[in-house]
Amino acid sequence: MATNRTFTMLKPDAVEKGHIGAILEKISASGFRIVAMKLTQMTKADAETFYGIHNERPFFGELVEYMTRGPIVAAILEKDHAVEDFRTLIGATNPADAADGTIRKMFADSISENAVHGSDSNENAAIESAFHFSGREMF
Ligand code: RTP
Ligand code: MG
Repeated sequence: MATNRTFTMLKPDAVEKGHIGAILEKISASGFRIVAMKLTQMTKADAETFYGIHNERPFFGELVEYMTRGPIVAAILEKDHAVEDFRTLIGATNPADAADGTIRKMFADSISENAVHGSDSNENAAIESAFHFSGREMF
């Protein structure tokens, strides 16, 4: 996995509210190239593994319920400094703290249901991309 790629999910709340198109438009307009993308739904086991780092946190059960309740859009994005720049584009975990113009400020309702995921390191971008996509699905 090249270091200029990151992994994202448009989470169930964003899909339910019909925001797929608007969020993808903002991602593209911000200079990210989509190199893999699909609509999929995570199982409980998938979500427990994907967010396993948080398994001792008080919100873990709620997070797994949320992330598995409906389809998500999973995608791999390419851009210089993709991980860092995408975290800037999505904004703070809590949309109340997110900067104006960020995806979470525009499309998220709460710290629990915050519309979008972005990898937090190049290493995790590679792990998360491989979790959701096979090599033949990446372009
Ligand atoms: P993400 O991994 O989804 O990109 O989010 P993040 O890095 O900004 O935040 P992180 O600390 O990794 O938390 C993962 C997700 O757990 C939910 N959460 N709920 N109720 C709460 O206090 C709480 N804190 C976190 C959010 O969905 C968050 O994105
Ligand atoms: Mg995180």
